[in-house]
This record gives sequence, structure tokens and C-alpha cells, in this order.
Amino acid sequence: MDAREMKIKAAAAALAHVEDGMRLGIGTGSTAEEFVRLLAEKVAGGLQVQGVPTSERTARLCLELGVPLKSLDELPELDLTIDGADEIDARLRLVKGGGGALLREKIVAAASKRMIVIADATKVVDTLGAFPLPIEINPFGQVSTRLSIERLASELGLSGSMTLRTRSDESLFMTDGGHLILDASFGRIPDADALASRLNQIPGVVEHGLFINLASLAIIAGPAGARVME
Ligand code: ABF
Repeated sequence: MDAREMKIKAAAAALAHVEDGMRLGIGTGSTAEEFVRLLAEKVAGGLQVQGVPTSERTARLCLELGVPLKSLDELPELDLTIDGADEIDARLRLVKGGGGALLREKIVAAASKRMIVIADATKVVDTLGAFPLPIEINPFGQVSTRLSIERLASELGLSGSMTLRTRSDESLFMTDGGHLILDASFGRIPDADALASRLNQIPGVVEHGLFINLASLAIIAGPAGARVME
């Protein structure tokens, strides 16, 4: 089974949790896009759901495939969010934001009664941090904010480089909310809870990619099939 087949398998297993009438948060990334394709088939077959997309990219795909969308302000409480992740540990703590949509993804997940993560088996790790942690920052005062994050990292014994994310044409990557992303390559984050809460205290940090106590279930697809972590 190749990587795409594993993503489809995880997405298909998540679709079984979607019920008629649900208000759904819809994630971003290649795995979430497989979910959108499968969901669109169900919608074409009569399933009624209302989706809130976590990015402009996901919104475009949903509109193209006929998945009905609302804004989060129109549907401020959601039944279920289904989204991908960059890393998942045994306590269902996540690193997200490789696709740059972490802020809307976190707001949507927090507005949902349940969040199901869909991923292939390569995303499961013992310790978070091998995937560079995306930290969304306000462009105003970005140098000061970066210094504050560096000081925090050193206080927590984390080392590694931080890179301002750029696009393939080397222009700065801007999020849907008009912010920048610093990718922090710590290698290992032994105390993700402490890092998450301390990052939240830095004023220029808009959000970070550590998702803690948000996922209720993860569906992990590997060569032998899909398994559930909860
Ligand atoms: C989003 O897409 C992100 O939070 C995460 O960065 C990424 C995972 O992408 P993929 O499914 O393409 O690996 O869920």
C-alpha cells in the first residue's frame, strides 16, 4: 500500500463517524483532502452535512466538489472535526501546521465536540519534535518575538534552529490570517505541555502547532490496515 492509499484508508475510516445533519470541521492537508473527496461522494449520495473549512485551500476544494460550507461564525459549535497531523504521540498530542493552517485548525478543533485525526503510520512518534514545530507569529515585532522564543527554548533546554518559512519563490510565506511562520527544529520536545503553555504567553506568538487535549481519537493507517488510537 503506498502513502496515498494509506491516507485514503484513514479518511474512509473517519467517514464512518460522520452522521447525517452533522456540523463538521474540515481539516487541511493531503490526508484531509482525501477525506473531502470521500465526503463529497457521500454528499452527492444524499448525506446532509454542513462543513466549516480550516483553510482557503480546503474551502476551494469543498466548493469544487459540492460540499456545503458555512463560516465558523455561522456555525460556532461543531459536532466533529476531521483533520490530519504532522506528528502524533501516544497521548494524542499533535504537531500540526506543516501546511500553514494551524491557527484556523486549532480554532475549529477547539469549537468541536470531538476531533478525529487521520494519518498514515509514519506520523506516529515516541517524542514530538522531529518535525519542525510551526509557530505562527505577528509580522509586527517579529525579531523581538523570535528572540523571546529563543530565550524560552534555551530556558527549557531545547536547541536547534528556527527558520522563517518561505514559499518556493523565496517570498515570505503568509498564513490565511496574514501572519508569518517560524519553523522551530528542536529535534525532540520532551515536555510538550510546558512548551505549549509558555509559547502561549509570548505576545507576538499568534498560535503554535502543539495541539494538546484537542484530539479525541486518531485513525492511523499502515500497510496492514487502519488502527485506532484513543
Ligand atoms: C494539516 O495538514 C496540518 O496541520 C498538517 O500540517 C498537515 C498534514 O498534512 P498531510 O496530511 O498532507 O501530511 O492537517
